[in-house]
Amino acid sequence: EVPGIQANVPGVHPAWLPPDAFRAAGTRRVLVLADDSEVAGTVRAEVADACERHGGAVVAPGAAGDLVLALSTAGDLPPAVQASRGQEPGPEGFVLGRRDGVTVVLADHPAGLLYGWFEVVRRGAAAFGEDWPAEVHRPALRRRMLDHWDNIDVHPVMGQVERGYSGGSIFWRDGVPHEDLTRVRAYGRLLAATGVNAVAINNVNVHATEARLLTDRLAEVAAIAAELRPYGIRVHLSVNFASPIALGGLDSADPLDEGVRAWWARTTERVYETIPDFGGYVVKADSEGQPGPFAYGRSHADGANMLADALAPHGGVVHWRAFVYDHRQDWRDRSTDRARAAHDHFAPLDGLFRDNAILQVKYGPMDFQPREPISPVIAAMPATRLAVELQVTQEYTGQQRHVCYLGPMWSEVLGFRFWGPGERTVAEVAARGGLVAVSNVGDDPYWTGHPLAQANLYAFGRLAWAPDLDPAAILDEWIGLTFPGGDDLVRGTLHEIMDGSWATYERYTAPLGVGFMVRPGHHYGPDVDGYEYTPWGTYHFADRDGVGVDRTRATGTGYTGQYPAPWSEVYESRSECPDELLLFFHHVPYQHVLQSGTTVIQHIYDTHFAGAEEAAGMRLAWEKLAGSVDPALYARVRERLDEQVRCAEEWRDQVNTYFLRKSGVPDAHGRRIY
Ligand code: BDP
Repeated sequence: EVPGIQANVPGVHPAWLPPDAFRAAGTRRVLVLADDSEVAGTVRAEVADACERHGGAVVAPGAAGDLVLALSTAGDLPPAVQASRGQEPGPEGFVLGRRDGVTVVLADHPAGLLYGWFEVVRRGAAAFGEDWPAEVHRPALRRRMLDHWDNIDVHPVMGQVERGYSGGSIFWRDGVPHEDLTRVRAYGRLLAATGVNAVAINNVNVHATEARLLTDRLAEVAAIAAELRPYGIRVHLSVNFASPIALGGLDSADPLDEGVRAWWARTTERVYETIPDFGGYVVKADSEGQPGPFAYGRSHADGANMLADALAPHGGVVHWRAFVYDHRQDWRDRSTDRARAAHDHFAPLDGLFRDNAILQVKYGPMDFQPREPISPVIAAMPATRLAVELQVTQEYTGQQRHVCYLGPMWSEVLGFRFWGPGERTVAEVAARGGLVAVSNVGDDPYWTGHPLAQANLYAFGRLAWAPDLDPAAILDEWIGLTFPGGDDLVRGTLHEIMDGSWATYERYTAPLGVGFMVRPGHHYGPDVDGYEYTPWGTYHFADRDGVGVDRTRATGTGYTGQYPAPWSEVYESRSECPDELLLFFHHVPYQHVLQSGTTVIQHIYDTHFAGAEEAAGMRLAWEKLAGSVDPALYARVRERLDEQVRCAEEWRDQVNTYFLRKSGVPDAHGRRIY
């Protein structure tokens, strides 16, 4: 082992960085021209490790290399490197090219060198063939961040990791940090190979124990930061807005109170004394019971700016979440549409946030459903730094028991154009803020419970770096890296199972964008009316005549008016609204004819039969791989596919039966419905 790098952890699946992934680069003569920073040290250690394993050699400056990784500030750049100069890759980017038989990675800063190295690894032999002209690689989004919803203690209802489906936390066990944090370092390594540069380590619902990470348990944060720093990852903390009271002994947390402001300034200063490159805070305020500025009659800009001011002298940022709604509402009048809430609260505050306050907006107006329209908040705040929040952990997409490759969904989200064709994409709007996602990682030997859910973590990082990448191509990269010996059967079968798995999941769950037909609380499996008569604001309004939520301006909650044209008009119109979102925006009769030509009720039957059948098809496809992939991994996936097939049938039967009884309209093809 080369000191300083923990390539793979014994007993833990290597995910997309098995030793074999480094073969092509590791057989070369490699020259590293860098500074003595910690991240550059990581590059050196990675290179040395790969060469040691695969027979290559680290060569000294002046010697000829097949691969040169150089900082533009280093002296004596060889001629092949000189040719790549002048491209300004920026703080995290790199220039990659091959000239005169030398593959060159040139970066202005060590992080770029690290990302360039992993790009070479990803390309494998292809990085060393014919010459090709230098390409500039820069991340499209500035902050590429994973939020852990980890608790230190085991929560009586949520377990240790809220919405976690991969075992316990990789940071804590039994109320204290893991004694051995090499797993955290290996995690940082996996993330760096996808381009992720920030991690928030604790749950946004900040309970009493975790709140103390900010003060007397800060050493634990520092220890985790030390493991992630070599991979260019900054650590963030979720903080509780009422901390000045709970931890500081003050009688208020009013963001305009001088004492409160001074407490945050002092506390933040201490954080930076301990962790000089600390990333900043994440805050869930006035949301689902968390404290916030509303208690003091202050706005969310007041709240966010107080923390931004405390962080600014140290270069930190606050990620302020826009997930603010009244979870005890009643469906009384149009003002209580939960979909409207974030825009109602935040759009009027545009321009009032500090530049180091990032408003973190979930991609949809509700809550990580398999299908939602894109949150109109993202379009409404041109003078605010926005980050888009996704959910890699599959709370509403099968909880890592179902195969559901989310790359295609995220690609649609990031490529969505609020102002119509040719106008800016969501990724462009969020460029200064970032892309954030709830992590799906735990202490499970496969990292993600379902081994194939690793692909979602991988795809998140890749899309945050380059939102234009084709999700199927990302999946292909992931397959190639994760199953390095894999033949065409492995590659082809994984595509067959995963490419369309999100669409399949959508088919057998809640229809046409209506969402939330899940079991209350844990959110797994079907319960068509589970939330229908609760105060959570997530309704489908099915009755004997029709189904869907009227969110139009003409007769409904007016939510469509939160969109700019052309989407405000498209969504308002029953005939133009995209089929897959029809029931999100409109309440329609069961015999309403979709753009596809099918009636709503027949669409429900057809998709539910098809979806459950596709799930069975996935299991059948997987069986082709018995003997071609590691037996333990094979068995783990096989067992989960059994559950997916069972659950998809349950969804099919509940949804179809429910709508048959409500509507009285039989299936046109006479299939059996309960
Ligand atoms: C919901 C989860 C809940 C989270 C909340 C959030 O059910 O556990 O606390 O989102 O994002 O999806 O704050």
